[in-house]
Order: sequence, then C-alpha cells, then structure tokens
Amino acid sequence: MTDGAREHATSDSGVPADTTLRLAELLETLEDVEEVFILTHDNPDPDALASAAALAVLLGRIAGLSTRVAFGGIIGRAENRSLTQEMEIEFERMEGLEIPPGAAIAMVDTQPRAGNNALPAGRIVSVVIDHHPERLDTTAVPFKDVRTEYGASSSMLVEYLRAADVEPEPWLATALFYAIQSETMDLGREASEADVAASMFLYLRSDPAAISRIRHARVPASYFRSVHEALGAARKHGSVIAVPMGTLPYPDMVAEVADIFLQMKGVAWTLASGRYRDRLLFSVRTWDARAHAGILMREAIGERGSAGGHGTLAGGQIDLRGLSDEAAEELRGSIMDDLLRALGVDPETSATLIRGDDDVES
Ligand SMILES: [Mn+2]
Repeated sequence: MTDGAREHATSDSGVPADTTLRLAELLETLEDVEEVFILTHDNPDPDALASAAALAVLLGRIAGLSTRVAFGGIIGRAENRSLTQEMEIEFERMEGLEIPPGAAIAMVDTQPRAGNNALPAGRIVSVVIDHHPERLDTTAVPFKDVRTEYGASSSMLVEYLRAADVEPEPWLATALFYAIQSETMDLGREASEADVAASMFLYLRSDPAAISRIRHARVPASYFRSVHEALGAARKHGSVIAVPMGTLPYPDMVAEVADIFLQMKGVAWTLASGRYRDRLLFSVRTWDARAHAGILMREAIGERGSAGGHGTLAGGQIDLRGLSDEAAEELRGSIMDDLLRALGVDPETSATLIRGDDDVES
C-alpha cells in the first residue's frame, strides 16, 4: 500500500471526508475563546447528554478549552439518571445559573429559540450541532452543523471525535452508544448509515455492564402509578391511542407513555399529554416512517407554545401560568382533539384500552 492509499483508507473509515474540514472550522470559530458553555435541551434525553459530554471532551482534549455543560429542567427518566451516574462529567442545571459573559455558547441537540432550552434571551450562540430541522435563528450562528438525516446528534459527535483522533474513554463510548440506541429504537427508527457506523465504533469501546445498568435502571414507585393511570386513561381511536394524563412525576413521563402504547399491535400513532409544574406537555410517536410528527405537533400547538421533533416522534409544551385548572384542561382537550383530527380520526369515537371491544385479535 502506498502512503497515499493508506491515508485515504484511514480518512475513509466511517467518517465523512468533510469532517476534518468541519472540525477545523469549529476550532477556528472558538479560536479566541477560553471557556465554552455547552447547553443542551430541557429535560435532556440520552442523546442530549451524551453529545454535550462528547463536545466537552473534544474541545478539552484538542483545544485545551475549559467547558461547562448545562441544561434546563430535570433529568427524570430512570434510565437517563442512571446514564448520568455512569458519566464522568458534571452537568449543571440552568436554574439560578448565569452563563459567564465571556464564555462562548455551544448548543447541541437543540437550537437557539427552539422553545425547548434555557438559552437566556439576547445571548449570542457561537456553535450549533444538531439533527433537528434548522431553525430561523440558527442561520446567524457562526458555526452550525445541522444534519436532519442523522438519527442522533451523538453520531455527529462521534465523527468529530474520530476526525480529531480523540479516543473516547469507556464511559463516553457507553454514553454515546446508549444514546444512539435509545434515540433510534436500536437503529430501527430514523437511523442512517452514519448511526450504524458510529454504533459499531462505539460498542467495541463501551462498557457492556454499564449499558446493562442503564437499560435496566430501577424505576421509582411513581413510575408504576403513572403507568397504571395511563392504562386507565388511554383511549383507542382506530389505530391511534390518545392518553390524557394528569400530573406527571417528571416531564419525560409523557414520552415514556407514548412509547409504551406504540408497542401495541395495530397501533400506528400514540399521543400523550400531561402536566408537570406549570407546563402542559405533549408527546407523539408513530411507526409511519414517512410521517411528519414534528410538523403535526407544531401545527397543533401553534402560537400557544412551542413544539418540535422529527418525522416519527415529536413533543410540544405550553406555559400554563395565569390559566385556571379548568382553562388548562380545556386547552389540553382542544389540542388533543386537533391532533386526532389531523390524524384523520374522530375525537368523539373511541374505546377504552382495558376491556375494550377490539382487544381480542390475535
Ligand atoms: Mn437527538
């Protein structure tokens, strides 16, 4: 093999050729910066946590930059709490936190003004690395890498690590691997070849026992209370299941509920809603790979709140401050009905899930 051929083989091993260029651009953007404040979305999921950590490790190792990683909201889901316990990085909560005026801000798995992050108004963002559709406010960001064809932001970060020759330690490989699997339903949902390549690379470097501890994390009793409530509240409208929940133990529960019912035979879509503190939360899931769940959610929520997502999964939220409980309940009902109508089913015609009429099919 000639030197040239070897060079080509190395640069071609699962990392797009332009990653080196992107990496150089990223470093150039942060050239005169000493501290980078990495912000991800509220109530972060594994993809948000792992990609934020990966960016911190990358910038620390190749540019000697000091970094801080933060998020708004809380980490609720048991698997995600267990994940952070396996990670050797400190996550800070944005509540009561001020971003140092001199720090550059990098956002991962979210974008400025996406409505799902705690970016203070008026703060300029230097870096965006994300796989959600590009937002208007991202246009002005000096370094933006938005790739909607990727199933996970974590897969993008893996390419940066590989291009920079930064070998991820087992805890980081574990976090990134788990993030990609959880975000893509084990590479079955909106996963690209890049997500598969990143997973292969990571699995060899991960700690399988840690992955097991995360996947099989113990859940609190409140989880079962919520599942019990959800089973009773679920209504089946043809192939759509709608689950109006009351108060949630933590914000992610609304997505967990939507996931649970998607497992049911004959179900194409699931919608769940519930309340956490002063927020009304919505979650939608579908098996339809050609669907536009993000657009569906954004249209249903409209100006009343914020929403976003991908083709097959999306979320939305509305600030309930100033609304009475009755008004909040009415608002929730009308948005759930709008979502059902948008999916072509009648909100008025439904069956309960437990002891329903159509649960006898094999
Ligand atoms: Mn993501």
